[in-house]
Amino acid sequence: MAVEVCVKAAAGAPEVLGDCPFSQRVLLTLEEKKVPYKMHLINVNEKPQWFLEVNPEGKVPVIKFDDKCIPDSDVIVDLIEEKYPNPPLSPQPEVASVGSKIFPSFVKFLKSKDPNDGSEQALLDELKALDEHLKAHGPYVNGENICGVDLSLAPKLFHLDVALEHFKGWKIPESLTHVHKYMKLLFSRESFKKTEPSKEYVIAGWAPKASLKCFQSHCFNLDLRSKQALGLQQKRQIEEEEEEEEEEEEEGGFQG
Ligand SMILES: N[C@@H](CCC(=O)N[C@@H](CS)C(=O)NCC(=O)O)C(=O)O
Repeated sequence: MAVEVCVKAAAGAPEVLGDCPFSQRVLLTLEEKKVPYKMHLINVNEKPQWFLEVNPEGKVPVIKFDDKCIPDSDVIVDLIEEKYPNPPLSPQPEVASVGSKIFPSFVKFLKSKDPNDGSEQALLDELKALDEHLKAHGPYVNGENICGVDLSLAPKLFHLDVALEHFKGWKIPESLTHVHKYMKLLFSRESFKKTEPSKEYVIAGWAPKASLKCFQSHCFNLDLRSKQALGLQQKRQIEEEEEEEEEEEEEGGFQG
């Protein structure tokens, strides 16, 4: 029986795969291991009751194993590894945290309205560290074979690339040649092509976190249904962002 997995639907298009990097990470893991799966697309702006019943926290991704619904991509990929050990995707412990600060650094830079707050430099430092790691150990983080760290980083680098170019006209410097090669390699894999969200939805998903001006100009080009969905999403994300900021202040960090 195929594994069942709940992932995010696109904003304003509930029948299309959406822009959640954690959902894509799980799909990539299933694809790389050739595990057959059935996808349920969840409209996170109007979560179905059955979904909230099996997962009261309401976040995607969720996987169903042995009649149990399990959320959280970290937990899910570990379980997939246990049940489907081939090909092995667990990284060597020494590379497990490679690139782990790229996503929170990207989000900080995307949200930043102050060009002198150091968020751009912090992201560049993380990308440079990845470039150096790949230069020494590549082409993948673990060497010759793809591993779970690559499958976690691939969707995040895709979001970074698409959103920063769209909202800030910012590109990963050409000098980071190993990062560029790495992204090409990841994005050209069959697993990525099969699970890739449309750029339009990635941009729509980040719009509420980027500047309002960019959000409005982007909305101008959308149809009414998408505008309504995005309006709701924007309201909810601003609330979430405020909660996150409060938590960050309490915990002293960002959880991506
Ligand atoms: N730490 C979680 C993060 C999952 C997450 O943040 N999912 C977002 C979509 S990208 C979500 O479900 N948002 C809807 C909501 O919180 O209501 C994981 O790795 O699975």
